[in-house]
Amino acid sequence: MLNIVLFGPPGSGKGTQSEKIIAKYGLVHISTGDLLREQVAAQTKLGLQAKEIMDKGELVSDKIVIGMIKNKLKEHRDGPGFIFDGFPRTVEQARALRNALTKYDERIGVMISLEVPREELVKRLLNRGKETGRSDDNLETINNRIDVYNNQTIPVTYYYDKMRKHAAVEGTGTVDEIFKRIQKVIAKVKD
Ligand code: B4P
Repeated sequence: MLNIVLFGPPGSGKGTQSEKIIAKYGLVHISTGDLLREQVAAQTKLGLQAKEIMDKGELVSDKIVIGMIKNKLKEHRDGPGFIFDGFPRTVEQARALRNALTKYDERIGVMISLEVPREELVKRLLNRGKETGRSDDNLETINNRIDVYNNQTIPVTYYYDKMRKHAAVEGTGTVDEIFKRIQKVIAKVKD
């Protein structure tokens, strides 16, 4: 299996690049943001709780998110591998992912982090907010999401650094330029 974590601040292009990676490598996509938005759209109890947290730009609890991931791993354990998009976002989530994969004799091959300056992130997300009306793409929530990323999510990079699995990729330029950089990183870990 080829298992990849696609990491980066909100608006760095994780969702966008995941689509390209899936098309090329046929991996199973696990986006915790998408899974949570599905719950919101279905107006489940979990979805109603999650919406309030997401609209503030805070992180949904580790327990909820880890539970969702474990279900997905079980469903697709015989597949070609996974791309984890927007997960893990805390060190607790990173540890839980490692333990869950170990149970299937699997591991993360590489954690790719997309690096994009703050002003560009804000510009992209405001733009998406205008185009799609996504409720967390407004200036106040965007700023909080970036602060939450800097305070709670950046430590995940040190976790993967220690295991020598962290690869930083410049996340500015065209979508295709960035995808080329990502493919170079994947080529090094793919057998
Ligand atoms: P996510 O859905 O993960 O949203 P995101 O961080 O904003 O990234 P996304 O993938 O959507 O955007 P992308 O960068 O591709 O999370 C939303 C919320 O869910 C979180 O705030 C949190 O509350 C909750 N949540 C999710 N996962 C969680 C977890 N593990 N633990 C706890 N809570 C969790 O794209 C942004 C925009 O940039 C797009 O419009 C795109 O078209 C544009 N873009 C992309 N690449 C570009 C490029 N090269 N140039 C110009 N524009 C580009």
